[in-house]
Amino acid sequence: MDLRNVGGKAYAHGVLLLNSNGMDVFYRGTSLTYKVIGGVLDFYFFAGPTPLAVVDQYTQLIGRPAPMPYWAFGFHQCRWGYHNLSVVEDVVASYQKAKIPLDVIWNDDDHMDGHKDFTLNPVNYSRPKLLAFLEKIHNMGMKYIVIIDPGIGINATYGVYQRGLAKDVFIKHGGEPYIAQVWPGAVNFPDFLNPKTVEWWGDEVRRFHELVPVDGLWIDMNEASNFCSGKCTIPEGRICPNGTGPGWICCLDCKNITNTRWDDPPYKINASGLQVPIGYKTIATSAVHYNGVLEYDAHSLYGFSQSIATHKALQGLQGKRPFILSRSTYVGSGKYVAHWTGDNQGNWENLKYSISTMLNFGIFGVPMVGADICGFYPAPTEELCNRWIEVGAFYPFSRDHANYYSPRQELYQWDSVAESARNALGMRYRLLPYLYTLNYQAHTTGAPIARPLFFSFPDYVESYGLSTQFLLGSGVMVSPVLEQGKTAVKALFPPGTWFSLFDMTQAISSKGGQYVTLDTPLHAVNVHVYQNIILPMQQGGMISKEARKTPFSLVVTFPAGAQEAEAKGQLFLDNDELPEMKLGGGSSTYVDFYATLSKGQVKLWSEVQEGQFALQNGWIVQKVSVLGLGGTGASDLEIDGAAENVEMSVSPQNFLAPLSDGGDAKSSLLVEIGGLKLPLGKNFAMSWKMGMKG
Ligand code: MIG
Repeated sequence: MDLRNVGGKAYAHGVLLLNSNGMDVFYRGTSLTYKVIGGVLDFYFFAGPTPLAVVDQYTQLIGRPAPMPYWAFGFHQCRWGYHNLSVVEDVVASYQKAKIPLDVIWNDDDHMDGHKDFTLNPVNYSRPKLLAFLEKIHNMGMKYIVIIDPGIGINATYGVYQRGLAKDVFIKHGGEPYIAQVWPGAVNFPDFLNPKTVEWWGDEVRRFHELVPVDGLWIDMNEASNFCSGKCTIPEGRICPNGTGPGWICCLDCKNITNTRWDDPPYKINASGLQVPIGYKTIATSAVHYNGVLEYDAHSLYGFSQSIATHKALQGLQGKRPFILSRSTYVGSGKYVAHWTGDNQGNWENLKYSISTMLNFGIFGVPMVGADICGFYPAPTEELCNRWIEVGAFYPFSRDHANYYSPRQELYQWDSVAESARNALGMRYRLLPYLYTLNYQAHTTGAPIARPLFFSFPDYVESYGLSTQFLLGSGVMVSPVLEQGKTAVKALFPPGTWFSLFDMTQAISSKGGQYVTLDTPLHAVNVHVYQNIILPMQQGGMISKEARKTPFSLVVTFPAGAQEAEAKGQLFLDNDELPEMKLGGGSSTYVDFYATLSKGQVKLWSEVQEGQFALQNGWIVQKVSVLGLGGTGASDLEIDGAAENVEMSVSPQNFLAPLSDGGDAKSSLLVEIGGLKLPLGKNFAMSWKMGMKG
């Protein structure tokens, strides 16, 4: 995506080279050079002219982002090395004890028998005990996800492998299944370009789901990652490590393949910045897929094809909306999967990078993205983990995950991190209806959930290079601490009025936009909402299932000091188990909220589409908070809708001053109306007058 300012006006456009071959891409500021070693020069241009229009046009071509179940926006805890089920049970209990929200508990490969996909370790994760645990957490509304790797262990007693072999589902080399090594030892890789493989995979997922009713799948190592390179055979008599030793050292007999142009092409792409063969530690590029397709051409599609097959498998299972997390992605992956940014490091630099990576994936059409909170390895410091959860609580996909060799880093492991987590995740859980509505907008228009500031302020050039802050939707801005020892953030505030979401009496207003230094003690994170917005919020809770049932409040923001202004917001609600996320069919409700300020009169109303679903669920609006109003007080409240014991309160708003441009801060008021019982599923309207001086 290119964004440039020409004579004070911003123009964005996009370019896609849809090509799955190896390539180097050079961006030199004024030019873009592709060096591609195969395939078709299949170029697409997206005219924009706004960043949102570019992603809309792009995702219209490549596929709209997948609808996510509601719980996917809750908090997730994972780690590699939960050695047995009691450790997992203890993690869940400890989250409850620490009063930190948790929706999803994950297993890395620890539940497996000998690292084999779709199996259970009979001792450490005995099926009866696991099923009892799952029944317990499912009853609370919690979810459970496990990992699978594409490599299928070559093992005469392993049914998954035997059935695959019988159906001839594996990638071939020299007419035989291509041999690689991953955690289970020697493996074959399923060829997901083969329809028979997709069928077999679906059947294995179904069998596994009968064994363990998981709520989603995590597909790792699908680049594909191989501990060996080249053409390998299984040495007789040598036993590959099976999880007790360093499993990632190649134990096969392998030869580099150098006599084909597929394994040794004349132009060497810069693979991982290493001077290594193109097939290094992955599937040999001369390996063959279904219909004679070469790995040379299809390598970049491996994780994508597995994503599609896994999505199909899960969707076919119970007819539920799938949740899949994939490490490898390609153009279009967002239609099927969420993504995490892989094995990051537990340091401040990687905390910072996590923001730009997340923002990139939003632009790529994979908006459900996040980094391992507190870092995958090595051990994070306590301070870093505090700051990381304050950022990670606002990743679209929010998961704490750690390496096998790292010490434990669940959020309750430090009292201070637990406190930061309660604060930041507390806000996330109150924002869940907003995040979920953003998922709906992503699904229907491609709009990223987490966005760079320039998406909302394309004319404000100052925001272009910024990736130390980000937006959720169009107007919720997160400005976190990203440096060690800092308790203040110098944050950019684009032109207009911004209100602190943690303390709605605090505001920042500047005409031209400017940097403002914000006090940010260890447990604080800056979250501001922009003017002209109506933000639907709920009361939060320890789990999204419960948070979802609580009454709504609306936060309405006007530009401070404005005489005439309007605000808008949207809310989408549905039965999140249904595969489709759409309006119509009685399982969803969409609400547009509007507010205007004119001649001292405030009006706030809703326009509901398909209200039945919201009415069935009994959702109500209990409170509205209107920010940035000028005047001396509020009176003459009229409400068209259910309202008893309504309370109206007025408090002054504080502006961070002085700003260098003198700011825009007039005296302004926060008007709160509580005690409402307005059914969300019905149109409502209310109005009142602001008293004026003189
Ligand atoms: O070789 O499953 O990125 O999240 O914990 C490492 C073990 C394999 C890599 C993933 C990481 C996961 C780990 N996996």
